[in-house]
Amino acid sequence: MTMRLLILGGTTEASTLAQAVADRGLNAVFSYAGRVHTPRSQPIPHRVGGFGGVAGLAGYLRDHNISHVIDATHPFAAQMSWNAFHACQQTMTPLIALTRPPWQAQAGDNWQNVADIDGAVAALQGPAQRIMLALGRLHMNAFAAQAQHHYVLRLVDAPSTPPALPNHQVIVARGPFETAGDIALFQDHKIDLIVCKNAGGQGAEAKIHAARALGLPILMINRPDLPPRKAVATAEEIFDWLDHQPATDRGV
Ligand code: 3Y8
Ligand code: NAP
Repeated sequence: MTMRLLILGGTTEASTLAQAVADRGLNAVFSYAGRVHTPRSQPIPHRVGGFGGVAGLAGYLRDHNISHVIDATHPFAAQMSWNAFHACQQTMTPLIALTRPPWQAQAGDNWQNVADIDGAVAALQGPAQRIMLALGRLHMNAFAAQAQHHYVLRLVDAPSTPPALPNHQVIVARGPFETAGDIALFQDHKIDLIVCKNAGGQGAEAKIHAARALGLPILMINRPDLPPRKAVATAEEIFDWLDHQPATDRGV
């Protein structure tokens, strides 16, 4: 079978991998969910939109003669990762994940860890604060249950419907972000608390460094459970894995 890779993307690491795959002239396709208006362009062919659950992905793997799947999605894209795990099992397609380790609190950091979005909402009981909600668009309306706070929302695209938060301000910006920029943002908006996911990686890490510099507390949402697939942290390890796969001619 000729080597043909499917890269499930949407992260800094996925983009780095796509560039390395292009440099090697490998046959690959990059996949976006279609969550944002103009996803970053890639140096390899790409597709946009859901596959249609496990069955849809299994069908895609067969129809497009995909030889290997690389799940380089964000650690909170758990549904996609579980679908990839099951579709690859069903079709006997080799699967590997490209992940980034979670951030770790350092001495002096003031983190409160919660299990999920609902846990973060519950943890915001109490008097009004000025909160940086660095979670994007999909889950922001859950925080209407704690409407007493002023929320600063950072979104990739301007929201098509106004956020259901009575006291909020929207900032339209896409990462990767810089520490100095996030320090200025937190100071300008007199932020008391940052709410974020433990995404890991560099692209979202600026807010962790900014909170540390300003001595601000973080409400940190832990990662969801992900499937028991092989996972590595660098593009080199991906290529090493590919090199040790049963022979597929590279078709190059
Ligand atoms: C559509 C495709 C690259 C990838 C860059 C990374 C870094 C910058 C930081 C904050 C946190 C947040 C959010 C964030 C970051 C990178 C990475 C990352 C966080 C793009 C992109 C897509 C998305 C989807 C979007 C979600 C949202 C989450 C904003 C591209 C820009 C908060 C995650 O409006 C929406 O529907 C947005 C949805 C999923 C989470 C949410 O619940 O709203 N990412 N982000 C991908 C697709 O369609 O398949 O244009 O690059 C990618 C990136 N966003 O190649 O350079 O590697 O993580 N993305 C979080 O970490 O908490 C912002 O503001 O500090
Ligand atoms: P999710 O909740 O795990 O997935 C929901 C559905 O979206 C999936 O079942 C699949 O639809 C579709 N989907 C997700 N990722 C896809 C991809 N790369 N290609 C094709 N379809 C995809 O996913 P999510 O958390 O919304 O994340 C969506 C995208 O944003 C992913 O590319 C992810 O890497 C990126 N991202 C997410 C976050 C985050 O905080 N969640 C942060 C940064 C980047 P079907 O079932 O129809 O196939």
